Amino acid sequence: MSKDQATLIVVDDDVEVAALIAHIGEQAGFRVKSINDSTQVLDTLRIHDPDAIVLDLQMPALDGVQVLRVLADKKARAGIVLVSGMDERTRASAETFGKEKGLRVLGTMQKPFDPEDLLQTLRTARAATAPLTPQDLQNAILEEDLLVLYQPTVKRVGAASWRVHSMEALLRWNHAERGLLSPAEFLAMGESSGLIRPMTDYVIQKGLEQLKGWQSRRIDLGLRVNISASLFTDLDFPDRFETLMTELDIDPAVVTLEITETAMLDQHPDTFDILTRFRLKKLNLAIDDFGIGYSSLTQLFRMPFNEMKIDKSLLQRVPQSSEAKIMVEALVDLAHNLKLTVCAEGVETPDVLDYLADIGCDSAQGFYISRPILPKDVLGVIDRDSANNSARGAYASALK
Ligand code: G
Ligand code: MN
Repeated sequence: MSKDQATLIVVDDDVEVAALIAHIGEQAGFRVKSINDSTQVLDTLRIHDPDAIVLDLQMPALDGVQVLRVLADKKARAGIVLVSGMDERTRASAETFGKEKGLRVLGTMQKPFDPEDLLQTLRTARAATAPLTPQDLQNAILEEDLLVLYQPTVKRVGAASWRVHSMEALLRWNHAERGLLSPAEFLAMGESSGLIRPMTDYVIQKGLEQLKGWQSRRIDLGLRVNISASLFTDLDFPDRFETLMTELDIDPAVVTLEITETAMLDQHPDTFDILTRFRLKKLNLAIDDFGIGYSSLTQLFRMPFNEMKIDKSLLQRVPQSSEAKIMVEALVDLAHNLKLTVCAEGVETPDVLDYLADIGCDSAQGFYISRPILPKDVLGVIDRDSANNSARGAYASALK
């Protein structure tokens, strides 16, 4: 099935209902594949990567909830509409189950459903499969559909205890039809359309204001902001940043710029100038996602970085791979020998955090410590961290 046409999979044991849904799906612009025997869902998913799924909850063999489990295991990206003759509460409960498993459940529908309602829902789902355009992003910036989440990092304070130390500002696009989008889904378009600059300005402004807010409540936190290397062509960038910090009375030493896409660092002649001036102004500079892709060893000593962030893909492999451990240990040593501090990203289990303490890593970040959170939830994380530390003097799994 060609990738330029959106695909809908209909899963319903009632052949007539499936045919009706398929017809409505085609009207909404989908190419449709119907399955009447739910045990075939897995086989179908091997061949097709659907954009949308209409799923009956009551079926013989595998029921709808079991199918949702299969979809969650496959990390399906499709928008899912649940249909059932069951009451509202049962449908709502299935919807909650799906969402908690990380699925994109678009809604539920009572059988017999109104074909117009389903058509409307599927049209919206179809619209969401069209590629995002720079114009969409421009509108999102103007209409403030962007938001900033914060992901804590912890710093090692002693042999094996960790304290929340800083918050990484992470941009999200709150899209009406598609939900919360990560930069991975629109960053490339932002770079190619030049919108990366207003996007970054937005995160810097919000992040520094948030930092100011924490400081006025005597919450001692650092702020981390991601900066694309493509922005290091603008010689006034460090001065604009400094002006903003001065206006808000912020100490630059608590701010870290995390620099990604480092292949480009070597390309523009002004990068050295700009990075060095940021460092002279006492901001911290981290080389982000180190250990994969573009990062180059020579940049570590040619550029004025003072922190290395080890990419999450390495830490995620630590539990099962001795090679990953060898890499992480070598990177920690390398950073320390070059007088850089090290932060490990992608810590997903307590064992990995303990391991990082054993090998002398300085700070850590990852889902085990905390997922990215809304600003309003930051205080809760700090309070739990303080409680854990005063109770046991060690980092505890309660902080999740
Ligand atoms: O590229 P950068 O390191 O800035 O990426 C941060 C992104 O990684 C965030 O959007 C966040 O959602 C994701 N992330 C952070 N911690 C973890 C983790 O422990 N596991 C996984 N899979 N993703 C993570
Ligand atoms: Mn980062």
